[in-house]
Amino acid sequence: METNTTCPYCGVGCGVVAQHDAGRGDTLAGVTGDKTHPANEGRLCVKGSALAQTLGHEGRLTHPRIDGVTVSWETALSAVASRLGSIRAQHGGGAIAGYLSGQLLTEDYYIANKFFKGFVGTPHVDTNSRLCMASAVAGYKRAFGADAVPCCYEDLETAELVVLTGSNLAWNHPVLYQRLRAAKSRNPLMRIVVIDPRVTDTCELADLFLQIAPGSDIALFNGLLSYMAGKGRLDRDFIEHHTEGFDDALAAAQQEVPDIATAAERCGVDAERLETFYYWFATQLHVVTLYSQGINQSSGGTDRVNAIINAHLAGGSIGLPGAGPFSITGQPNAMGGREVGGLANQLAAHMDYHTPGALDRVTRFWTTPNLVPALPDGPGHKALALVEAIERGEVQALWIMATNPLVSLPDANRVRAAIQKCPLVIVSDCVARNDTLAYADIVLPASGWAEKDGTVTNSERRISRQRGILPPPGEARHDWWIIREVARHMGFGEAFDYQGVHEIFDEHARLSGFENDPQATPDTGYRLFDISGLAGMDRARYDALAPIQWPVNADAPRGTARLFERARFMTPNGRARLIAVASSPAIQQPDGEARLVLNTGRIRDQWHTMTRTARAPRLMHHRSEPFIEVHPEDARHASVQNGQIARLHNTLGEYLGRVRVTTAQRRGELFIPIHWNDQFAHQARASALIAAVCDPLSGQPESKQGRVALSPITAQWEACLLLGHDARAPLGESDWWARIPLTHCQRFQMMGEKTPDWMTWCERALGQVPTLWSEDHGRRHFRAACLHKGRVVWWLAVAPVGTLNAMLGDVGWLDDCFALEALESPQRRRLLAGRAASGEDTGATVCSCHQVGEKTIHRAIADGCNSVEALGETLACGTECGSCIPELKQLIAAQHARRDEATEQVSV
Ligand SMILES: Nc1nc2c(c(=O)[nH]1)N[C@H]1C(S)=C(S)[C@@H](COP(=O)(O)OP(=O)(O)OC[C@H]3O[C@@H](n4cnc5c(=O)[nH]c(N)nc54)[C@H](O)[C@@H]3O)O[C@H]1N2
Ligand SMILES: Nc1nc2c(c(=O)[nH]1)N[C@H]1C(S)=C(S)[C@@H](COP(=O)(O)OP(=O)(O)OC[C@H]3O[C@@H](n4cnc5c(=O)[nH]c(N)nc54)[C@H](O)[C@@H]3O)O[C@H]1N2
Ligand code: SF4
Ligand SMILES: [Mo]
Repeated sequence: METNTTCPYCGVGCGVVAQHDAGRGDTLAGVTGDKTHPANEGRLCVKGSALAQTLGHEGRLTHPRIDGVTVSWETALSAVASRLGSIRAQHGGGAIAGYLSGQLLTEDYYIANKFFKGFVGTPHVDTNSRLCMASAVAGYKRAFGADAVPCCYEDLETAELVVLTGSNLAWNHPVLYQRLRAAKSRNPLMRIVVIDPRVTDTCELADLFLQIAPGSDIALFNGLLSYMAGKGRLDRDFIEHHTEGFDDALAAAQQEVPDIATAAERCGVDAERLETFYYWFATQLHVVTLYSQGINQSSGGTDRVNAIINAHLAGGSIGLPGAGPFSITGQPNAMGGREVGGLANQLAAHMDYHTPGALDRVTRFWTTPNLVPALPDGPGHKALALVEAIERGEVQALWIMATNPLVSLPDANRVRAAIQKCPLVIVSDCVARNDTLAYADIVLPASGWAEKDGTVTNSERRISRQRGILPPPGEARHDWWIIREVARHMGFGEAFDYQGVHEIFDEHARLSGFENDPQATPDTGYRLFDISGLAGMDRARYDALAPIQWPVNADAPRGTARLFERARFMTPNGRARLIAVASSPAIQQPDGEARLVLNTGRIRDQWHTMTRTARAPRLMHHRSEPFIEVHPEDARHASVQNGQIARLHNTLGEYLGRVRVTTAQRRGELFIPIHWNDQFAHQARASALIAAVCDPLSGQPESKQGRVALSPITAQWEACLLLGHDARAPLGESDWWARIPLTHCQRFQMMGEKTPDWMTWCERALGQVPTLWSEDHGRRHFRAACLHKGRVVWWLAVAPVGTLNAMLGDVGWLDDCFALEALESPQRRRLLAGRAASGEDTGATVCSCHQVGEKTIHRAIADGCNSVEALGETLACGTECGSCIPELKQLIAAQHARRDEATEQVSV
């Protein structure tokens, strides 16, 4: 059977077709792109196409637990209700907090918001979107009077100029990147500008790349506004009739950045290149500026957003096809969370606490015959303030759903201490283990993707159905069900009397249209978020709901692709606001020796804290260990070498990762991935190094500009240990380790300072002496394997630090050995040699879809494959999702450059 559903990862919101055996089994037969879904038209990226491999019951959370003991749902629900109830009775609703996530479905999110704000009566409900979208939301609200993304994906394709800033689209929104690539090849006149402090794969499509100094975005866009004014490239008519605040905004811009020379100096880029960008922008109406975390995650994030919007308003490039400031969402339902009002400063359905009449309106809407909600009268703590309130003991109970704050919140060690101290921590999650679950008093097993039923809204305001296909494992339950049951146990049953998700969706749709009059003004009740056109659907219609963009109402029954086409904004006077902004001084971060700027972000094949993507072995090969990207000069200065494990530290914490020396980094700046955590490596949580400094308006933390020191670590030996999936790993037996789940076993990379006697080590750490071993004292090599009844139990290779990988080559064939009932004797003999019979070393995986490694690609290039197409024909790499095409191009270019260099040397 086939069911259409939606990918649970990024905000592109691709439609997928799941092949399955009608609700039987614990996994899907496969997934493909949904050709009928407008977001992706059949395309998928590597993460989407590996979805089926992330399923299965192994490693899932299957039963509720209290203090580590498995309990029944009835016991768990009663405990949650009574403990929350007594904290509320003693200290008031405000002693309870909820921390939600853009990975909840809209229905889960709606009911959670209603539960906490409406009935527990606490304003302290925030979400991980605080770390992600908060500045974008605050910027849109300041400019337009509402949190409204004006653009749609088609605008990216019809634009003549696309500016990508603070976005690594090629890796993080790969299907949109593919759409952009296709649009560019259809329209060779289309220009793409990429703005980022580091060279990323996204640059591959760029006609112009501006490698700006981190945090110089406001100077860049203020410079643009000055330039537009100076060159007479303003849309005077639009400014006069549809905006306000222009004069102040321009004055601020001109004061900060009067000319191109100043802008170039501030941004650390070449003036001519900058002028090219300014010229292109100023002379083009059909320009989309797409931005993401390089803009939002900053102590001046909201101002950065408004600096971008100012330029669009000044040029009139908004509300038209192929034009507008486009904040791209990260999580699959970041937008849905904004709709229901999941942030602490929001109330519900695009109404804030201070929106005139909103408190009364929502109270009346949520009132039932015998139950009146007790809404707080003002906003609650944003995420970082919430942590402080826990530290002060004001918040005594925290319910975390679908997020892993011990890894993702800044100053993560401090967060750990706060959560450890919090008297009651409830965590709803779908995996058995993550860093946050380790500190939960009550653990509630949630259903996961392919099991859950509901809706999500993507970056272009498109609402799509995610459909439940598989039964949840064990006792796992849907998030909405868990909240409904807790509400019932607390006596709020009447307000939570939902029989299914369609009833929750219906209520959400009705609230969006409740007293929402488009003829009125925003201060007399009009809200742009209106999906009243989707109210009243029965189960069958809800199940069949086709993707649709909001607003959906009587005026727009088929939805709305683009906003502000009539230039009527959501401010009381209908005008958009330009905001006077200026760059703020560099933020305060720990200093001392910590001089390098630390940039943190994502990699192509992993999703956040890896709880799901690390379950698909083929997603572990592109980057399999935590790493540190560093400019060659900084590496030299710190005496660290490519391939070494090195240490980053500051007063907040430390991070260990494998050094990747690269000129993609600017001098003085480092990049590390956000994904690794205590489950996958020792000291590898990026956020442990990030200070809890945030934007005063949006509360969004500065996650891209830490300050750290880089130093080598001393180690004598390095080891590769392969162990069965269920075996206990000897994590305390090394100074550094990283765990890489493979198909049939798990691989541990380990490193240590003191060299033990390896035979004794095996016995102590692995519980068994080896069955086979060989030791070369001179070269300090040790290899061993343990077999039980012919089956491999573990396998180990040790070498002096820095030499192991060369000795090992590809261990993929060893993974397969773990699947065998009994090893045949030739395999047994080869086991210690560490090489397969025909074992060819393929190198790090570049193409995850077809599992093609870097070394294989190098050989093919050397054999004459001179283009991505030729490589695709020979090796199939790059022919499926296309995510690796930028890397393939780089490999071809690099090999050609080396060849040219060699030729030059010969001819000299
Ligand atoms: N593969 C993958 N895809 C994902 C995710 C994932 O975990 N993995 N997560 C999803 C989520 S939730 C989100 S929010 C999105 C995020 O998507 P992106 O925003 O694209 O992701 P990041 O890698 O965090 O950061 C983007 C870029 O900002 C740059 N940057 C850093 N500082 C500055 C600066 O001062 N100015 C400018 N202009 N740029 C700067 C960084 O170098 C980086 O290349 O991705 C989504 N997609
Ligand atoms: N330094 C630094 N820190 C960052 C960022 C950065 O760029 N740099 N980016 C920030 C951003 S943009 C984001 S979005 C956050 C992401 O950070 P998190 O939200 O903390 O990361 P996830 O790994 O997505 O956590 C989701 C958790 O929910 C569980 N889960 C998945 N589906 C469900 C479900 O349906 N129900 C329930 N109950 N649980 C579920 C998963 O198993 C996992 O444990 O990180 C932020 N932190
Ligand atoms: S681009 Fe990839 S991760 Fe994002 S929704 Fe589409 S398939 Fe999923
Ligand atoms: Mo995000």
